[in-house]
Amino acid sequence: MISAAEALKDFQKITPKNIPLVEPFSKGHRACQGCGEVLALRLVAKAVGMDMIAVSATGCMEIISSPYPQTAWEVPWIHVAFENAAAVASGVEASRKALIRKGRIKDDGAKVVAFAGDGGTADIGIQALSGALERGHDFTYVCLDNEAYMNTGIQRSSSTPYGAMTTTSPPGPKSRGQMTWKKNMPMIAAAHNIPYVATASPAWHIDLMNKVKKAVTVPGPAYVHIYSPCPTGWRCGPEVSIETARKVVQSRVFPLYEVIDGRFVLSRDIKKPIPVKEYLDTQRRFRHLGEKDIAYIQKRVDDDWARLLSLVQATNPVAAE
Ligand SMILES: Cc1ncc(C[n+]2csc(CCOP(=O)(O)OP(=O)(O)O)c2C)c(N)n1
Ligand code: SF4
Ligand SMILES: [Mg+2]
Repeated sequence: MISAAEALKDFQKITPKNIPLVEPFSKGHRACQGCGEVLALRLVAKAVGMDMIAVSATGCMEIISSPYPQTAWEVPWIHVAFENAAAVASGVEASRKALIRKGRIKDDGAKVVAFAGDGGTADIGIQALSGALERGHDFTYVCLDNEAYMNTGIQRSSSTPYGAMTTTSPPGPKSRGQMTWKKNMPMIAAAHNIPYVATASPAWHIDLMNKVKKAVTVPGPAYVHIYSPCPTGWRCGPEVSIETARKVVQSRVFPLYEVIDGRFVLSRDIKKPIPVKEYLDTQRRFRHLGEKDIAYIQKRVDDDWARLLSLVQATNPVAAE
């Protein structure tokens, strides 16, 4: 199998001038106003194109896109259980390979893309995901991370950030809201030594689409983790969705980077970060936090950023000189 770097040698970038006009995920779905998750999904679909086979775990994006007898999907789409998007995508990919080998179907170059929320990825689906990455299936896994189980009423997941209020992490005299640090799923995916891992935010839509295009171009498994604002669950107005998606990157809370054949590459070096507080202030789920909590979050964000920079330096020895 060729490396990701080789596969991407002649990569044709998406630019504002050649944004794909196709809409494999059409309008008319039932997402809330200002939903950043559905925007991310639409951008992913545009970047992959009409040759996509979508495998969709249960969650908000499945519910809002498929109220029988209607559907927003213009491409083959399969709804699977909460926990097995990666396992089903593996099966679709492997069976296509077998049928092509036996001459039963033509190789039309279709791309298998699995979609799941943070609950479906970082919690209940992590075993199926790990297995699929380890087996090396040629597919792309997209985690749409709105930082809680939104479809069932805003319960905390292991991807919910420290301090956030959810219905199962309510702040009060004995709690600051979510009490654990957000699980680092992109790093967990990267630890499987797969060809391509990336993080993305819908506030940088061209960057997001290029990462998805790269993910489906490289042979073998690819993982894309997308920060997906949820005004309903985060207690913010729909009009601040994109502002939130921008500030999370500008504050270094959610850095944008790629891991190509194990090499860490920063997509955006945030030299002058905004204070984490400025990001937290956009959402009422953090409004109970005091100075001490915010200082704690700021320190951990600074530490995580320093660790990421050291990985960039360690895996790019020339750039480090
Ligand atoms: C085994 C199982 N447990 C629980 C559920 C109920 N359930 C459906 S969607 C969902 C939450 C999904 O959260 P997430 O994956 O983060 O996606 P989101 O809705 O936030 O986009 C839950 C708990 C289920 N369908 N199957
Ligand atoms: S609850 Fe959140 S993620 Fe779900 S459709 Fe509404 S805004 Fe989007
Ligand atoms: Mg979620």
